[in-house]
Amino acid sequence: MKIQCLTLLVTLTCSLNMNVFCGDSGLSALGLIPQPVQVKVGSGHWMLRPETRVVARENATAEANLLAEALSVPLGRRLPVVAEAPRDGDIHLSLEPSDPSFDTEGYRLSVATNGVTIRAATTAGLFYGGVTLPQLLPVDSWRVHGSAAGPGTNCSVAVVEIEDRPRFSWRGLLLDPARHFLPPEFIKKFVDIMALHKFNSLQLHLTDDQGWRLEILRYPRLTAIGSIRKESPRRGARNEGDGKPYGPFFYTRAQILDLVGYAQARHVTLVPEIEIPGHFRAALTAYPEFSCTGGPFEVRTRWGVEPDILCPGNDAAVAFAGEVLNEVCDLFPSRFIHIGGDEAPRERWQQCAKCQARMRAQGLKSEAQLQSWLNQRLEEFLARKGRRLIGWDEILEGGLTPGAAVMSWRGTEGGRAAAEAGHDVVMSPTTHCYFDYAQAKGPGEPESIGGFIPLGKVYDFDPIPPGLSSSSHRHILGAQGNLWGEYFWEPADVEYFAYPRAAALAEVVWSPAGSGDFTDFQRRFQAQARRLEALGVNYRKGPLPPN
Ligand code: TNX
Repeated sequence: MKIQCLTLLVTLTCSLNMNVFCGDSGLSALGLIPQPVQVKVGSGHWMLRPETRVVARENATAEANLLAEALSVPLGRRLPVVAEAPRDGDIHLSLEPSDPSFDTEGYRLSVATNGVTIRAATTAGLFYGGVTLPQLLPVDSWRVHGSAAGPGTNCSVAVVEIEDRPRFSWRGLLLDPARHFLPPEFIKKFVDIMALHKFNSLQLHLTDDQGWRLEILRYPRLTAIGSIRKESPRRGARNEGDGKPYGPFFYTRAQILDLVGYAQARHVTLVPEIEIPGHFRAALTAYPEFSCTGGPFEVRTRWGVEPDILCPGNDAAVAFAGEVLNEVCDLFPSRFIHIGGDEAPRERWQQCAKCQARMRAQGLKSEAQLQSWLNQRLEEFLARKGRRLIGWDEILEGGLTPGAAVMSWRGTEGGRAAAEAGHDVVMSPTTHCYFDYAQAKGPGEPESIGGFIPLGKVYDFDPIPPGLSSSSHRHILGAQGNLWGEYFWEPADVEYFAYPRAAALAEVVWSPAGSGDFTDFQRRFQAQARRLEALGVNYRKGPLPPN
């Protein structure tokens, strides 16, 4: 046992400090997360030096600049970005759109003694090659300025050939600024850390019973009234109020445009989620005329599911939803627009004359079908804007509208059935992807919503649901980890619950099927942990139960 521990220690130390000399220990010693498809380590090394330049043509300048910025930390100064022929020692980004051997988002990274070349068919691929390169440097070089490292650090990288491409196209996380607002600067930092793990989709849960967080020009009361609540559940005593008014907290249009651009540059799509028809009480507080009863309402101060929801029997309420989505489409270029659709109790609809009249007029046999009727309106509306609707798996209940994509959260069966029926699906089941659940047990753990999803369980997740026929695999776009915000009072709480589990999910959605080895992942995470440390991320430290 002692000898095993010692061996592990030696291996860890080597993988942390001696990237240059990793030679035959190969893959694991490089400490890369997510694990690339193929890595061939050669002999010798390349040095990042003050005279190194990043060479790129105009079409790749953005990616070259981001790489130059990342490498400025180890070097202590910014590398120049030039559009000239590469010289000895340079880093060359080469966009090769007509090369059929590249997958969308794939890249080839060659480190030779006389320079580095990153090749890809897309700027996304170049970006991911540029994300990998700094991770090949000794982890010590990741220390921010002012610490022991910085200028003069050993900036050498082992000669290596990396061939890489993602397994899935939707590699996502969800943030919930509706329950507890998250400032734009935090979203940017979160996007940076996502990009480090090659995630490409960040869903923003912008509206809920407890708050409306997006400025909508046509309906100013949504934020003037809907972004404020009287109080919140108290930390440590969730059934009591904290007595503190909360808000106004929301994103202005200018802030959203800035965030969209920031994320886009890092190849992360911001997917807006506007909850319709449920989780809608903040909107109804501002505009009670769009409910079945007419209100009045208050923005919810407790968590849970709210019975008062949008009234689809009312044409004006349906038009309101469309107009909100119209502004959402103008702000977010995302191809998918998330309409929520979960946890919408239909009891008000049963009692509502307008809803019942709508059902009769449309020949709808159940309130579930009435929700599908509403979804169909939203889908048609989004289609006219060139967008696609995605919603939580409840949208399956009354029959899926033709082009809808499904986010499967209540287990995997909904996702399987939707994929089998030819719909695109993102897997996000509560069994593996709810990062608001506890990751460890014990008195030192912070309060959480409940549940238990340890790191190993996330790592073992396969987004392809059991029983799915192979011809339907292509409909599984990927997976998403959800960071619901009920019990995240501070941004630091979000980071604690996110990492290391999001790192495990990153590998699930990027690395080839069946390639995962949890022990090896944990070893590589030691290096990633030190990078997260350097970046000031409040990830959960200490041992984690595997399953
Ligand atoms: C269920 S997941 C919800 C959220 C909660 C979450 C807490 C989903 C579509 N709805 O509103 O925040 O559980 O884990």
